[in-house]
Amino acid sequence: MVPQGVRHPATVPVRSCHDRVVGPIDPAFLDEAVDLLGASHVVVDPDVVAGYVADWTGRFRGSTPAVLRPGSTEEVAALVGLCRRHGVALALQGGRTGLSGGTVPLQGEVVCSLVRLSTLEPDGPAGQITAGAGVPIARLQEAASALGWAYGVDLASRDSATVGGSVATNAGGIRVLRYGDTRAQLLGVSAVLGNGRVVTHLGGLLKDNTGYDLAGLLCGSEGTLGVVTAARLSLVRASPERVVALLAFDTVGAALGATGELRASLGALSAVELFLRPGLSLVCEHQGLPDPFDAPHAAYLLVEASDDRDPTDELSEAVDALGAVAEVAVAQDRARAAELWRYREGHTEAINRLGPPHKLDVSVPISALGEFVERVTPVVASLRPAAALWLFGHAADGNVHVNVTGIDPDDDQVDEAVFALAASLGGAVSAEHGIGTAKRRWLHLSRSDDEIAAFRAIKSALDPDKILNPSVLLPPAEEGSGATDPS
Ligand code: 2HG
Ligand code: ZN
Repeated sequence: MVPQGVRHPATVPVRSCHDRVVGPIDPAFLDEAVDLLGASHVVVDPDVVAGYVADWTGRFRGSTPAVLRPGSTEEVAALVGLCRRHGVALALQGGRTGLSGGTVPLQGEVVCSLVRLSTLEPDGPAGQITAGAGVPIARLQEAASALGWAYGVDLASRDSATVGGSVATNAGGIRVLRYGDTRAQLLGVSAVLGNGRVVTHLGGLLKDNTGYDLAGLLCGSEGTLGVVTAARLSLVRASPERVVALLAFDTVGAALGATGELRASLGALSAVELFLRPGLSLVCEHQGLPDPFDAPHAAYLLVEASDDRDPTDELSEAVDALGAVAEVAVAQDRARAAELWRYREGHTEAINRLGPPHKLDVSVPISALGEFVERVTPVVASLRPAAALWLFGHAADGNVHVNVTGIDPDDDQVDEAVFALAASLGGAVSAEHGIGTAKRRWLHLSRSDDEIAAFRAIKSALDPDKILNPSVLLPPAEEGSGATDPS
């Protein structure tokens, strides 16, 4: 039976971004979904469903007739088969912390939430864990720590972001300079491809040259090729001794110069995070925190070093050797370290309170970072003088989170100009948040026609009915490049 309260999407079919028609769904689809998952995992109550149709920033909003919550790889496989038979597209969701609108059912897709896939199978001797897609990153980190290891990826949204979402987007975060991104931790996945096949390669072999790296392909494919249901993840050695310092600089250029020097001189370096004066003031106001220094400064670096032995002396020596530091605050205990981190990690929430921001997560070559930061301000101001610009990010990765508030969610002229600037300097339109729905139009700035054609060929092979995340990553065929075969 279709549960009470089901709302069907518009009866007029709409053309989706991949030229498939996302039409009204057959009521029999929901009946079969209930048979498959149980009525409590086919959510159609409009009040509950309403919580699954917009992204965290509020910039992107869609609609869906139902939220489905499979509890195993087998159920996901059966669900994908059901979708293929009924021509129903899915919008995949994990912790819903994505910042590119990649989880939003923009075309009336049925939402598939993977949070019930929450198994954890530690393998201490190997220093590995197999984690279900729905496991939050913080829980994974705790499990790794209980084994005497650590998980190399850390990010501000750790309490909600899930393993599945972080694999789908190849999440980066604050320790990429030390341990690499999610793909660098990934030894294998279990996934249900869009063609209904289940690919499982979770043995965790360190040496395994047996063909295509399917896990590496699915990582960063943003749910467009397959539904990742579990991941085999490599852990890193724990570095129990940690010291955090906040450095203030009177120019952004000085802060960026110091980033390079610290990378070269400080072996224990595990994070270098950049933020500027306006963002710090906003966070202090939002969180009721005191200014970290008596005087205001133009730019700040949050620096963390971690090791087996206390790295405080090593950090102090490296900081003393920097030419241009204006002031330094070193955390003497964990509480102060957490407070210093709040100045950086509080940016996302503080900015969101100003209204839906445009999140332009770009990366540029390290050598071009100073030029990018210098040029982006006049670029935004000349187009939208009333807009506010917030710059922060992972300085050592060349990754700037350009946030712009005070402009309409649909006004994408600033987006276009900032992406064009990053691309002109040899950068990428997405560093770590993914293309999602927000950046599909600009994929061509970072990828050639031939690359996008290869993406489309892979999509056709693994998701021939285009039922997985049709609103994500690949540009609409009529707009994007790579649509035609040169032969
Ligand atoms: C971070 O580094 C996240 O804090 C979010 O990637 C960035 O809010 C953002 O733009
Ligand atoms: Zn980030």
